[in-house]
Amino acid sequence: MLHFGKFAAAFTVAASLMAGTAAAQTMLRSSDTHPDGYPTVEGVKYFGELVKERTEGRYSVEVYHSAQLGQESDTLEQVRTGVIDLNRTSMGPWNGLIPETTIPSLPYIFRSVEHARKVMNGPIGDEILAAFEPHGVVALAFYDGGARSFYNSKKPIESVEDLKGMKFRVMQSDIFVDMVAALGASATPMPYGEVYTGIETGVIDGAENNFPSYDTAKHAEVAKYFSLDEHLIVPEVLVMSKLTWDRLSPEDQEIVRKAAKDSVEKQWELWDAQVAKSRGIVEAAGSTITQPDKQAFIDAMKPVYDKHVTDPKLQDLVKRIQETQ
Ligand code: GTR
Repeated sequence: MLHFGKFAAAFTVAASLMAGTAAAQTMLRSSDTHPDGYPTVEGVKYFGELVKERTEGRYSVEVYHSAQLGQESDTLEQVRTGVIDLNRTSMGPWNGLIPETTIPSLPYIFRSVEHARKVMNGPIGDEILAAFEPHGVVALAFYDGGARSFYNSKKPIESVEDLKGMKFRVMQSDIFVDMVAALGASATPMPYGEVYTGIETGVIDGAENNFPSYDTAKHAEVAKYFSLDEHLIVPEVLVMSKLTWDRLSPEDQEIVRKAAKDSVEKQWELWDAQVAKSRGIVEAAGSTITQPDKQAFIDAMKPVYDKHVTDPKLQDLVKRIQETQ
């Protein structure tokens, strides 16, 4: 009996230790379309380290990079239904679902990357973060996705006229389709992972993105002409599934929110370094970079604003963003 009692006690201790261990290691799964080492992937990893440290190891984050969990637009549903806990994406794919996300996705809404950083990390950004919540996710922070420009396999672009009749891939959002149409070209929404082959086989003439994507997705190999028109500065967003969020204690929710915000500056640093590095790589590999006059591009965007910014609430958001110095 005594013997059995000892055994039972030992068993109880082991079981509680095991339970303790399980609780100590809730791993949160996060998706990213980019390869390991890309600034968004590293930003989320850094966020994970902060979460792990501040929850004393109870929570950690694993980033499934390189679209291991699917193409970006498909992963939105996974995070909304709790199949994955976290997701880092562009704002673009959220446009069809959350009206507030369309505003930072408008062409030339931001004057510069600095302007975007200021807006998205201030009260306007917090307002846009809050707009995600009724849609099954808690948006935690915005990261930098830099400025996006057109690149193609056919010819250098020196002006809006040069784009006429060309075919470009865009992210899945009507704003980007209309933006390309307003420039006299045509747009094909297509998953990021299909762009390389699309250009290589001539299904599209080119695409539009920032230097880090143009470089790391190897688009520069098949589209040598990059025109620095910087038509979009679309922020990246890190979201958590509402189902995961609701399982966290209020204290842990606070830790997660703060860790995400605290990872932003680190991501900016990594971003700036990657932009310089990627630009160097593509130039050395023979990409031609042209600098068209931006004003003609800006002027061409009026129909896009007229069509997509009709709600007075969104018009006010545009105004407040433009007024932010
Ligand atoms: C990148 C962005 C990705 C993805 C991609 C795209 O700049 O970081 O999240 O949206 O663009 O064009 O699909």
